[in-house]
Amino acid sequence: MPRLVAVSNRVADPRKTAAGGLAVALADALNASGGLWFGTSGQVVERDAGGTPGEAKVHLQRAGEVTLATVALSRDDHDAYYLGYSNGVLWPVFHYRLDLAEFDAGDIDGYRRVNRLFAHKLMPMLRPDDVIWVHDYHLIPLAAELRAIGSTHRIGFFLHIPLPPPLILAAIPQHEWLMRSLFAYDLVGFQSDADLQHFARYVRNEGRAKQRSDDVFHAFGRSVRARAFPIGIDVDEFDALMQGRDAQDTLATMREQYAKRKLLVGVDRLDYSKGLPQRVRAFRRLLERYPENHMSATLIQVASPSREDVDAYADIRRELEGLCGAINGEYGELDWMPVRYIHRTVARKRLPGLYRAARVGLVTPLRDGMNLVAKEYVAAQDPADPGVLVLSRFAGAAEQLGDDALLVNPYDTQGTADAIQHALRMPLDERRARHARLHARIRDHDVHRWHREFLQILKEDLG
Ligand code: ADQ
Repeated sequence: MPRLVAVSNRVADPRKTAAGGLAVALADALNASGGLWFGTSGQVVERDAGGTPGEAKVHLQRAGEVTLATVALSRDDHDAYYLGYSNGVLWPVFHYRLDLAEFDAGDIDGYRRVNRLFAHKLMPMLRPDDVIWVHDYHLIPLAAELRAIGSTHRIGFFLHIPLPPPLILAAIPQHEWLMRSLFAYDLVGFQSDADLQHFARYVRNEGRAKQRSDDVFHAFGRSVRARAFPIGIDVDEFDALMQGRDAQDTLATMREQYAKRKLLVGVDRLDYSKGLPQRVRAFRRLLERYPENHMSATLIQVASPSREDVDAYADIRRELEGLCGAINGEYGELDWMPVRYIHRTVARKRLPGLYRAARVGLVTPLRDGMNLVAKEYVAAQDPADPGVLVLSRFAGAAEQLGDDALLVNPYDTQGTADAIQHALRMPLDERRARHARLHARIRDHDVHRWHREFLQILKEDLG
């Protein structure tokens, strides 16, 4: 069996559970087959590591069946590649937020430089029959850089975030170069059919691509296969976590402390794509319009710190804190605090207990590639007395879960408040029936299927 080489911006120890969808999913793929995982260490060094490929040292570490290979970036490279181009341009534009994109000519140079550095560091470690799987928007041009120095490997790419429609993509000055870079891969995977359609429209209109079959596109002198591979969770792992001591203790504590309340839960990275202020405003509208929820409905919002050195993230944090404080001031009582906002990462082992304690799971991003919290919430429920998932129609997860979650438009405050009220009042029979169908779907589209199908199709010839 060929060795799997996974490449992502950050590398994590696959034996440890980490917050973050990509880390969890990749760890699962690598643990299944063994292999090499290449990326940055997350450390930033005050020297020019990327100026000339060759300076930065690769650090090797063994983690079970997986070899972790990491490089540390220089301050300049980190700022331009990671903060500047990846998170200041690609992340906002790919989430349809042109207003937040900061185009700075210097950053694209850093982005290219680090991708070239990755290629030069990875190439000497490759065996001829390795299969390479590159992840996410930080590394779009990596295959082109590898090809430029002679790689003939099978190389696949998976985009964890949405791909916007062509006219939004076209706001990026280097959009054509980025999209052309995708044709250096053999297989490009997206989270949803909607993203795949955007890709097809872009390459047909802007690249004059010819479609050779349902999923093979020819343009820029190369062919690439493109498909949707909706990512999932490891349902069995989540069940096991739910049975564990930490989750059970968390559940017991929540039940005791909130015995007279109905809990709503949100668990997110603190990111403007997650729709947190909109969610809190919808909760306020719920209290305004449906006073029966006073002294009862309690929103627990956990938001883990994320990219705090990017300006837009500090802004969203301030806005959220202000909103939560205002609601508690306006509606709170000595013995009832409507919103509990916690700016922290909850230990993964405790998460299932928190999810299970909540009557309503609020997953209302303004845009999201998939959103694994939606699937984790479903997995953690007690089938005999399950909670209700309120899900944004703009999350990739809506393509699979839309029929049995309560779908909302997160920009519509009233509509979201009405859906939350519907969820709070939903009879047991209906909750059970919806949950059974949702659970079947998350099991059907789990993380094992995601990487199995991707890697199987990556190994197939284009025909
Ligand atoms: P993220 O934007 O990080 O991932 P998501 O899919 O929700 O979003 O995954 C987050 C993961 O981190 C979940 O496993 C969740 O439990 C955990 N997490 C989030 N906040 C947490 C907190 N406060 N405490 C503890 N754990 C927390 C990107 C894309 C998504 C895509 C994934 C996977 O943006 O759209 O679904 O990659 O492809």
